[in-house]
Amino acid sequence: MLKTVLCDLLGIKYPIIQGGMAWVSTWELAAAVSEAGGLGIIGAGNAPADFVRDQVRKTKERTTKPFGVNIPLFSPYVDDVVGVCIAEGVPVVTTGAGSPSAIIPPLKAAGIKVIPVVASVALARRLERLRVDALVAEGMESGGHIGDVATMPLVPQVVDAVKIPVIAAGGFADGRGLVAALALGAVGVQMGTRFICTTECYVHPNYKEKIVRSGDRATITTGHSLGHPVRAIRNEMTNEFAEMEKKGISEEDIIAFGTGKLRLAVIEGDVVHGSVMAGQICGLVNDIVPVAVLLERIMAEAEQILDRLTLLRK
Ligand code: TUI
Repeated sequence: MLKTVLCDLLGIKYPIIQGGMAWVSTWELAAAVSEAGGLGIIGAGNAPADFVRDQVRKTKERTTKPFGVNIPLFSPYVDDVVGVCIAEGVPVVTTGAGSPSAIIPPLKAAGIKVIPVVASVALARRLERLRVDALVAEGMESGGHIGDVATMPLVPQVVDAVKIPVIAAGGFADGRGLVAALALGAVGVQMGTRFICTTECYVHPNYKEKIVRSGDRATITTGHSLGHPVRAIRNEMTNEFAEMEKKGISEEDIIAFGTGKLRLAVIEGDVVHGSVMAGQICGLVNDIVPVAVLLERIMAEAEQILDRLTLLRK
């Protein structure tokens, strides 16, 4: 049985976390992942507190196992969502897209485990000093909002910079990735794109199909001119977005163009004009399977690899 300190820290069976994804990781996916032995995470996105409270309650009805809520720091409802997490006794909070310094004290005081997503060594060091429980080091292979360091160099540098457990993210979808992450000093992996292509994930079937049909070079990053690079599968939407950035269209107009595009893809299934956020690992995601099947498969593969690697020692 492959277990790491992450399993003990969070009270989970497998060292696998499902990344919080706005619009995508609703209670259906989060509860399924937790119930199957990983850590499921509700993506709060830009949603108001009432929506998040409802998601948390539905998750609790479906599983008694630990789960989390992801709070992106650009949400206008950060403080209200923090309040919901405290009131509802959410076991784990992850954060993204900024520094969570201000919300760490109230979350920690409520006994919530706090695991920020970082994209740099500097922020990892700062947050360790604020006594977070662990960190997710997320490389720029990831989907959605990204930093600028790739997973392979980022993870071992963050591991060396801090004493707390580090979870690797960005480019993981199978047992090979899990073992590679452990080799880099991580205690587990966080996966997003891989979990979108599960039967329990609520996204429109077109979104899942788009990922399954995509290859290694399918994604592109846009939003550099706004200071918020986002990785998504290349389509008419990303082409137009990139064109607007190249032409020097005003920031205001570009933001207006981008607004609602993730929802368009996730809910309406418009994968031509919507934003199909996904990581570079989309080329390795070739099927849509139940979460439990996926987790068992990844763990079996990881254990086989570890056996094979042990045999290499002569
Ligand atoms: O947060 C993410 N990924 C996301 S959030 C998101 S929602 C969205 N919707 C529409 C348009 C754009 C975004 C989609 N994907 N990942 C975690 C992550 N955090 N990646 C990188 C970072 C990060 C970047 C800078 C974390 C901290 C940070 O800090 C800067 C500082 O203040 O030091």
